[in-house]
Amino acid sequence: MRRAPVLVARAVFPEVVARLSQHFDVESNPEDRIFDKPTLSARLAGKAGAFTTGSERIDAEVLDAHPQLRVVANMAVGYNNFDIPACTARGVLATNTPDVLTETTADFGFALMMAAARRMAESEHFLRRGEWTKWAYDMFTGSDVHGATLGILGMGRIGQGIARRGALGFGMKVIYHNRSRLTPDQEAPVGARYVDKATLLGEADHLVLVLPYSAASHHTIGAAELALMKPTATLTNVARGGIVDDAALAVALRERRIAAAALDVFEGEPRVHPELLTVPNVVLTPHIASATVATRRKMAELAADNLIAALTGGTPPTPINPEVLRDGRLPPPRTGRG
Ligand code: 8YV
Repeated sequence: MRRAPVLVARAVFPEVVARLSQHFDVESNPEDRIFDKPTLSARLAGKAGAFTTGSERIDAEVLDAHPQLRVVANMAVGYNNFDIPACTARGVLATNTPDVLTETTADFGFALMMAAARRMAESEHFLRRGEWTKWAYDMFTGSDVHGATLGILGMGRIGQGIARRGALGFGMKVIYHNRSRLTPDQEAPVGARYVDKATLLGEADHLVLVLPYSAASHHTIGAAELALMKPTATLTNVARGGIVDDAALAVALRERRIAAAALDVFEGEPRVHPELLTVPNVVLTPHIASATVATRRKMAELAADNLIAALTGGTPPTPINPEVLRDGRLPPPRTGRG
């Protein structure tokens, strides 16, 4: 039987490509070119499935150009690069990689928050520039993490992981805001208190953003929200670029309306707002919160599990739109979709 043609859109562990090749006729991208929209579309010609990352946009236009495409498997928990209603309307299964990256991403979010609070990047740059000539009582004084109030916007799996680290490891008071309130059983272990957004902004000593990106969460933090924060507060974003208005944040940091920020994600990344590159009180990392060898392997394997199950009559483990499945399986392709 002819094996289904599949695109692996970005470079990924060769073992994972080899595993996919046992099932599929794989076109891979070992040179790791970033495909622009026409190139992605050309590469998807005739493919039944695609292994993607956050850099590949799968929207109605792409889906309509490739009616044979049946599954798109994202190697990421976030899937704002997918138009899910468009996938669902066309019977295309979309999958992501939740859970396997939760603790790793929470580790990194917490580390970034600490780095901002204790001015680690700013002081390291000072040292590297050769400016460290004497000790001084007020040199790079920051704010305490232990015992402080940790504010979490977006209390999903990763947000709860950060809350656990703060409450159980550092004696922090946890306040949060989320679309829906956690159950008392989820709140109790970390003593999390549900508050409205304005209270969260006003009370947090360290605010961490872990909410998914959508049109509704675009610029959730802009000039007006930054103005509600304490001048001593820090802001950490490990969610998605676009949730923060980066231009407004750069102004707030330069004018010390908040003390510091730490960002792993940016509007229009990998470009970074030029003002953020010049303000000193911000820690900048290149979207690496899930980047440990073990976790990236698990993410790649889970994306491959989804692709293999979807196209070989199995049950994909982590579907985003399970409503396209029938008895847990992807129905046979329909012809003439458009
Ligand atoms: C990915 C992420 O590395 O999982 C996510 O949503 O942001 C990261 O873990 C990135 O999206 C690449 O796919």
